[in-house]
Amino acid sequence: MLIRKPADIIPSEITPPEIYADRRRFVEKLGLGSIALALPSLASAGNKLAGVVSSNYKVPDPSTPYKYVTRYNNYYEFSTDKEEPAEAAQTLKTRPWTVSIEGLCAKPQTIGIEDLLKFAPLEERIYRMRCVEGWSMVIPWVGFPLATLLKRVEPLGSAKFVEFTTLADRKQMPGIGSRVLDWPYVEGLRLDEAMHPLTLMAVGLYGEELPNQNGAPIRLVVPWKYGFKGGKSIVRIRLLDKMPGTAWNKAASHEYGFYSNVNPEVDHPRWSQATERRIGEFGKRKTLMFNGYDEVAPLYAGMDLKKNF
Ligand SMILES: Nc1nc2c(c(=O)[nH]1)N[C@H]1C(S)=C(S)[C@@H](COP(=O)(O)O)O[C@H]1N2
Ligand SMILES: [Mo]
Repeated sequence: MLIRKPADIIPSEITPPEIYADRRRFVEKLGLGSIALALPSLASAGNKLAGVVSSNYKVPDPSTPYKYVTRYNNYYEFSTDKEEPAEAAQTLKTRPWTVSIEGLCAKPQTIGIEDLLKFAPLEERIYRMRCVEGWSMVIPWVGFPLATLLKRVEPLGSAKFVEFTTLADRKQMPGIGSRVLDWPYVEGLRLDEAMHPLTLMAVGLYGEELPNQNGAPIRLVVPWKYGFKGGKSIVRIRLLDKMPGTAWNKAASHEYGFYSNVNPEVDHPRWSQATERRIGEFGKRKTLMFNGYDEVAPLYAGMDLKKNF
């Protein structure tokens, strides 16, 4: 096991002041069109997804423009910079691709991405997304409920948690050489959170296959939790009886808990979580409890959410 001193840990990189300064520069650049000129091929990178049905899961907020959704990303396997993954992740090979679903289930299986794309009706869902760093977006995802996939492998009664492991391939991902996180990027949910109808396996956005920088070919989306819970480019899903260790919790356990529900009343130790900046907008918005997804509150009935942050 790699033991690191707090001084070696870089989560402190994600302090909001830098982010805001970074964002302002970014928005200015987009306004001037310099990125669009530099990277013309990214403007319409994706293949259209066929047979996408509408759904009731659509927030009324306007969607964040495609250019921000696909050019302001956190994908540390490629870079800790927000603008670099759009270009750097173009080297990610998303075919062939399989997801292995294993652990405490009756029917463990490995499923290829082609089958995952036709596995269940693909729905468009417009979700509010909130990064722990203090910015937010509204993203029209395309995907299917994780519950549909989990039911197929028949979880055993002893399964209480779900662990998600994402690709960590040094050859394709320059960021794996850095020790900012203990790779692979691992995340986890309680089984009832994973089975909640809002929990989505996303395979696309804006009607197209996921751009690599957004987690192609398949990633997790949990809209009432901070964005880092949604692992990108998932290769393994494991049913467990114990709470899995997660990458951010291992990096800084006092800053990133297992639950990581969006909660304006529980501040990050280094900054307030009461407000957020919606990318593409000016000024600040109030952050909503559970990111506005009140229907998940029963999952946490009786829990102290300050302790279980
Ligand atoms: N594998 C992997 N998944 C990841 C990350 C990452 O660095 N690596 N970043 C997370 C964070 S902090 C956020 S906010 C979201 C960003 O997703 P987006 O770029 O599609 O908006 O992805 C999450 N999933
Ligand atoms: Mo994030």
